[in-house]
Amino acid sequence: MKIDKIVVRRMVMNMKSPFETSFGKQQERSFLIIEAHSNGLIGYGECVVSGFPYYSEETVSTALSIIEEFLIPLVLDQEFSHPDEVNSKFSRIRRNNMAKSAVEGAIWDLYSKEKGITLAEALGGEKKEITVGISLGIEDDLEALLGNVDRVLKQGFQKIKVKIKPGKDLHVLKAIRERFGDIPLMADANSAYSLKDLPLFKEMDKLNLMMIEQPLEHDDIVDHRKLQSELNTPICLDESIHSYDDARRAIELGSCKIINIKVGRVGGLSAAKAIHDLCEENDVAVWCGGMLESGIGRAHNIAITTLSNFTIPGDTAPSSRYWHEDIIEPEITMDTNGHIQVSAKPGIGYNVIEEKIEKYTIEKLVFETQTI
Ligand code: OSB
Ligand code: MG
Repeated sequence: MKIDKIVVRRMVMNMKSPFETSFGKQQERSFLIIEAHSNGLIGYGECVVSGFPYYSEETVSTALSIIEEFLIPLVLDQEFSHPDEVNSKFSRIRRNNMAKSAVEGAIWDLYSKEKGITLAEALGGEKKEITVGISLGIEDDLEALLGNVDRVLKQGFQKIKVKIKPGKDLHVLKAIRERFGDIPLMADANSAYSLKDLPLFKEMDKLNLMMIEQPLEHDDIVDHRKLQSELNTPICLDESIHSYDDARRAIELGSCKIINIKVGRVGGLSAAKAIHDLCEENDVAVWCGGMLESGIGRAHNIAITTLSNFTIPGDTAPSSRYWHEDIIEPEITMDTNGHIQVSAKPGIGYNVIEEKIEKYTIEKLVFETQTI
């Protein structure tokens, strides 16, 4: 397939409720949507950046700049027989993984649509449904959080992840255990702690959590190794893993027992699949994390989760958890057992609603080679 046009959309969508993590609170999502056009078909990718460099160093503006200046020139007017070739072409560019992933993702969708297969099939996934959990933000009021836990348990989510930060951690987790018993519970610290907090983690270790996600520095695998050796609770790495080699080294060191694979953070579906395979060979369980995606990014997450080693429920909650209206149809729904059905339609398997995507587009940039 030859890429004859790329469209980049700057998007702003307002979430139903604010989402607070240890690095800040957000209500508005600023991100990018990429369209890759070929022969009348359109593939869609989502760039899961935000307006601030607090989760990772990438932002909407840095991603846009890298996409315009470096990534589009490598794909526009080029022939590809498989999306893995895009990953190879981009490998010379250091990091900027969310920017790369967005362009590569659009080409993966396009490739599957051209072949008439689902994105899940193109990736080698076999599950017809995936099992999901939910990530709950920090609340000022403990009762409000307990109310959220109660509600999402009733909705059927199969894993409850709560965000923690210093001062909003042990007592919160204990209160959840006291009220709801042995539910599938985990905590995500988003790098808010250091090894000095070992006594606190020793206390958390008594709560039979499924895992503790990214307790220490965003770029660390050495201190995490020390912490993991002191705890029975598995450590799951999120921010620290940006590549296949990061995953390999973390596994080799024993820095974690679980990896949260986020497609954007690792630079795309090809890399996500390679990390999945590596983890499978090493008996390291994986699950698919989320970045508060619109339906487009969410559909990509569903597709990668169909791979066999995604054995732990991910953070891919249905559209209605985030949005008053999604930009795809049908919107993504979940049954009362926490299952999302994988669409059988080609590509991402959902239609992008033209009117809705336009409604949330604040800027649209079109790249195509001028033909005289
Ligand atoms: O650390 O997993 C994270 C959201 C934004 C940035 C980082 C994270 C998250 C979430 C929410 O936990 C996951 C989701 O519901 O999409
Ligand atoms: Mg996380």
